[in-house]
Amino acid sequence: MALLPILCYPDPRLHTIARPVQAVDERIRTLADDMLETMYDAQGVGLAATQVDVHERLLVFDVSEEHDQPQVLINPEIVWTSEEKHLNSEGCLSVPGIYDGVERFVAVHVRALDARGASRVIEADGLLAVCIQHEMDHLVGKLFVQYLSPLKRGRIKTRMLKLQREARA
Ligand code: K1U
Ligand code: ZN
Repeated sequence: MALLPILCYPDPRLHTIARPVQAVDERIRTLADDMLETMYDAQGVGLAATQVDVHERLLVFDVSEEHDQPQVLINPEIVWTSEEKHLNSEGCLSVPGIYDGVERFVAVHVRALDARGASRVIEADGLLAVCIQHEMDHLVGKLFVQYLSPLKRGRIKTRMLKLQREARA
């Protein structure tokens, strides 16, 4: 297992649209294991392949209280959404230290392959629904800051660039 570097906003690679995974093989299982290790190390509850500069449709998450239920979704597709949406406070491992409100569907059903290549449908609500929608946005190159006003996004970009300059100095 290995820790992978997480891309930070405003890195343009975060806006890449991921392609479908062609085969669920050892390369993909190793990537999923490495992403889970990276997610736990960063104290996140989800991580998309885009965030570790791999542009294939794969995400991992674990929203359990004990952090002992790792999940892998390959080629996920939303097949149902609730009519209702809620405003939730969100953060992102690629935009560290920033939290703001984003409207998401209250519940979604997602069809995906698991790490063995088996098809499954997940019925998600609560934190899991928010997490899956956030991660699936990453796979089409969208960050939660893109739901915010241009003014807020500009301030966040300036702050991130300053932090990155300070980290390099
Ligand atoms: O994709 C990421 O950057 C990870 C991100 C995903 C996310 C999950 C749920 C809501 C918004 C975003 C996070 O892991 S955010 C930080 C987090 O660890 C957390 C969020 C909610 C409850 C508990 C922890
Ligand atoms: Zn994120």
